[in-house]
Amino acid sequence: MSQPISGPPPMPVTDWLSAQWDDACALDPRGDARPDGGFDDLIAAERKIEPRDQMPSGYRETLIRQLGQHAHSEVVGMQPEAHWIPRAPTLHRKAVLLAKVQDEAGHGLYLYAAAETLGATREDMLAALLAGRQGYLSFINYPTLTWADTAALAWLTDGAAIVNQVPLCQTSYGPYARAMLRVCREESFHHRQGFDSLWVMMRGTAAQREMAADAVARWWYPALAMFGPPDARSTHSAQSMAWRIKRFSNDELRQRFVDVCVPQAELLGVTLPDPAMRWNAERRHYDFTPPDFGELTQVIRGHGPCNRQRLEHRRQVHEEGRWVREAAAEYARKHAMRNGGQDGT
Ligand code: FAQ
Repeated sequence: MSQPISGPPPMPVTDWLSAQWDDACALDPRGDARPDGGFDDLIAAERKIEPRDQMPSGYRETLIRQLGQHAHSEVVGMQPEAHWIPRAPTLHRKAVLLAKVQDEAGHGLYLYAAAETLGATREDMLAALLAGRQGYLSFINYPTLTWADTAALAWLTDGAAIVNQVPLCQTSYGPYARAMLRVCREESFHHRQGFDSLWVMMRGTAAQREMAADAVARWWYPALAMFGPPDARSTHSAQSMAWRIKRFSNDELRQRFVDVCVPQAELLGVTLPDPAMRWNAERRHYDFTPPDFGELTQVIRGHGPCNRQRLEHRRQVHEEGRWVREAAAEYARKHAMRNGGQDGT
């Protein structure tokens, strides 16, 4: 007789997150039926700004900054987990991790392509990353010390990424919003596989439970810091909210993330490392201890545990890939010559 397949139960999510996702999916992603008028009218009418539309230069620059940082985060963000692909404990876990890391490369491509619609070039964005003029998210500068880190990283930082990115599906710039819809669908799988892996470890040996608990304790604050500085110290939020690039403030999203995590942690059986965490019936949110924003500033400035290592690795693979870029450019040039320039290249 076949055995019933047992696995982790469904992951609880809050009504807020489900509603955000439903709204994002109900969006008209093409931005059709647009009102007459300019940029301000489109923003006020909640319509998408498209690449050919007139837009303030600050709006364009803010998007190039955020899209560049977002794309770099996906690409540099492959490193902490890629380290564990050859060390995965089973073929199943290896295949899942491989797919996740490959997805992140794809997310980087969607986002670089969205930035290119604003006139940025991929070469310039990559040069800015390698020169340290553009950054990537802080959590990527922390080490993955054990196999359980791949699970905690995915459950917590992909979970935080989802809380940040689901509202970005409703950002005002059309190509960014459309990229986010695809990214979030894939990111849900990343989040879920982290939850699944932790769930299995928490039901394993004492050593596995200890390893999982240790990883969750180390990744909790880097995940909370992903949402950025507190609102009072966020330099770009007010303008980005007015332009509807950002839909919620850093602190609001951080709170929403905590509210999503607590019931999931209870189901997993892991303890979040915050003794002050408790349900506040009046606010209808969990109270929690904020991350150390001094540490966040240090990591953003390049002084995190792995900043140097991550950027060095990125520089090295960029150099190693030079011949591929040159070969692709040469192929495109010959192809264009063969077609007599008829394909517009
Ligand atoms: N880390 O005024 P605000 C993934 C900077 S990865 C580093 O609040 P804003 C794949 C900020 O850039 C997730 N820097 O800025 C994966 C600004 O610097 P600037 C990808 C930070 O833009 C998963 C300054 O501080 N998601 O999914 C951080 O209004 C798992 C002032 O801050 C995104 O990239 C930080 N945490 O709001 C891979 C999200 N926070 O330019 C592996 C897209 C702030 O003035 C495993 N970005 N800064 O020098 C955003 O939503 C926003 O840009 C915020 C910041 C919310 C990050």
